[in-house]
Amino acid sequence: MYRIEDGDALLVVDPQNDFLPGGSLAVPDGNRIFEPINRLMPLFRYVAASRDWHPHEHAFFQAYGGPWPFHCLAGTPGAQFSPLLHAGEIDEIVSKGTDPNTDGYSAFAGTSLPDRLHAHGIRRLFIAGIATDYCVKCTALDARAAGFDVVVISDAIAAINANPGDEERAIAEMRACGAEFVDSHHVIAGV
Ligand code: VGL
Ligand code: ZN
Repeated sequence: MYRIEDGDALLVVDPQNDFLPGGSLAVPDGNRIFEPINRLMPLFRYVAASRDWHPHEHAFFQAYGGPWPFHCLAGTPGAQFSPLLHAGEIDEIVSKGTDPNTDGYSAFAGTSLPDRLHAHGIRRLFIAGIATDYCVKCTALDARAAGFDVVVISDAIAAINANPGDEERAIAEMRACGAEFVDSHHVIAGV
């Protein structure tokens, strides 16, 4: 059991339309993250959400030799948060992937997130969202490197799995860096 205290924050990684059924880089079972996320958000004093927010000319798009179809173009419907997310619970939105030459997977890379977390006295970061094998993984590893305790909500993440086993490898990498995993039902309100 994890009891939520003042130094805890929840980070919801990229809960955006393009990563969900109907989107351009859809994770087929992505919508199942929203029930646990919506249930957990009210337990936290501080909730942040990242969003992939790419310029059209981004080196990681296939059109420019990268691995990905166009997705999460800044300001477009595909970049909006899913209507399934209780967005009113979000205290801080962090845009990432805005630099055309870097992958932008991590919510810590070139963003104000570490400063915002420190300003709020956050020591432990609970992480949920999409995709387990890219943005969730890179964010969890960077959070550990920045000195935060990290707990990943195991039923509130979903993987792209472009190659079989990507999800398992990502989880193993996160564990190796000291991230812990918990089912959302074992995260409970503080006193
Ligand atoms: C992501 C691939 C490309 C993610 C973002 O949110 O995990 N994956 N851009
Ligand atoms: Zn992206």
